[in-house]
Amino acid sequence: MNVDDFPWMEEHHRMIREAVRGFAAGEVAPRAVALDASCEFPLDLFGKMAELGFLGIPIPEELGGAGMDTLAYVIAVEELARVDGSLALGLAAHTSLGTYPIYAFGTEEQRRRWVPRLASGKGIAAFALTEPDAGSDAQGTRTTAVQDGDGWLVNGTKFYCTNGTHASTIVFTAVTGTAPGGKKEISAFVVEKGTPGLKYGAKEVKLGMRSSDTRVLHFEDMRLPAGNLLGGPESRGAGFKKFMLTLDGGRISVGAISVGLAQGALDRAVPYSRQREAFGQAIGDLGGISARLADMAVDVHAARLMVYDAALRKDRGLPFAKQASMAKLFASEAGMRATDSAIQVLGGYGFTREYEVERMYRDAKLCEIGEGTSEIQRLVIARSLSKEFGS
Ligand code: COS
Repeated sequence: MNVDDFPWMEEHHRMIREAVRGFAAGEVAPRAVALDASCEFPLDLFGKMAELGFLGIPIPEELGGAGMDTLAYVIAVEELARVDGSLALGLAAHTSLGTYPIYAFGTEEQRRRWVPRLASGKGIAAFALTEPDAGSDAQGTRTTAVQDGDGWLVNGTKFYCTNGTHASTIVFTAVTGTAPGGKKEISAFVVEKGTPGLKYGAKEVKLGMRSSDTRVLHFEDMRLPAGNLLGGPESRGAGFKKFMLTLDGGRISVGAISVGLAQGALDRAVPYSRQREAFGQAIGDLGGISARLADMAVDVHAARLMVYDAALRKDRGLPFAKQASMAKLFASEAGMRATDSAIQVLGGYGFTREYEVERMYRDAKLCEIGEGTSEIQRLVIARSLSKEFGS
């Protein structure tokens, strides 16, 4: 049995793991170093993932997906991250941030219109929430959508949109008025690529996740038809909650990326420690190194269990927001520890590009920031505790 196998896993979980592992080893791993160096978005790999059915894993078959569950999806994300964090991030942004809200909150007409194309991989999806002045404080949104005849006139700027220019649809939030009580009324919309007024900033140059396409979006007098209000007219003002629910699921994916990166670091550190000798023995038998490797393995196992538990809860319709935040928090910090340790075990080699663990370390840092910083996860967990304890 593999270390990442669990007795309670179902056959389709093992199947998807083997399928993604094979694809990652054959098609992705040989290019990961070069893609990081060139910052090139691998559109062809997305095409191959589409052919293999990886772009709609948790979406029902009648909507073009593979009809599997969240656990199968996070296993796929983890396996990709094990060899290339950027590609895993692209898949995660497409599935749990870009496609999921249309599937979960769209009207029947909206689901039929957009989901099959996305789940079958004919289009790539994206999500835009963060703004120049609204990151952790997501209700600080300043983008506005004003009713304009039958539709909406949208103006504003969104930051850090993953899959950016490659996305055929982007879900985003905008202020559509003032809610009772004086708060901003925030609604969610879908915009299609090519809509006049949708403009892209330059591709961001980043510390890690370098082949993932991250863009600023500008909405300049962008007109959207009434049918692009996610969930239809009765969902006006429900955009913030829809995005919070989407992020609950997205946080499980970021946890899965972290597990994959940590496992990738372990995959490289253990064989190196067996083959490299110092003081007449394999360095893996030296106390300092063996303790590091043991700690890495514990981190990977614990993080994986937390991520899978959050996914299983989601699949069973149980509350999972706290568990998703815990999994994301623990896994992302474990990912940093494990990738840091892998560099240390490999020493000078670890600090060079070709041994890959330095890339994993750079990629892992994003997981402590994206889809809610570690500080936000602690806030969500603490608020949940305070509710549970009734104060
Ligand atoms: N699921 C469903 N509803 C939620 C929710 C969730 N996970 N989190 C909050 N809500 C609801 C609340 O229940 C509340 O509803 P009512 O107005 O009916 O009471 C409403 O949303 C506002 O909630 P709250 O007052 O807690 O909102 P805050 O402004 O205090 O912000 C945090 C809450 C900090 C948790 C939120 O802003 C957040 O997650 N920030 C991080 C954003 C993020 O992850 N950005 C990265 C994007 S990656 S592109």
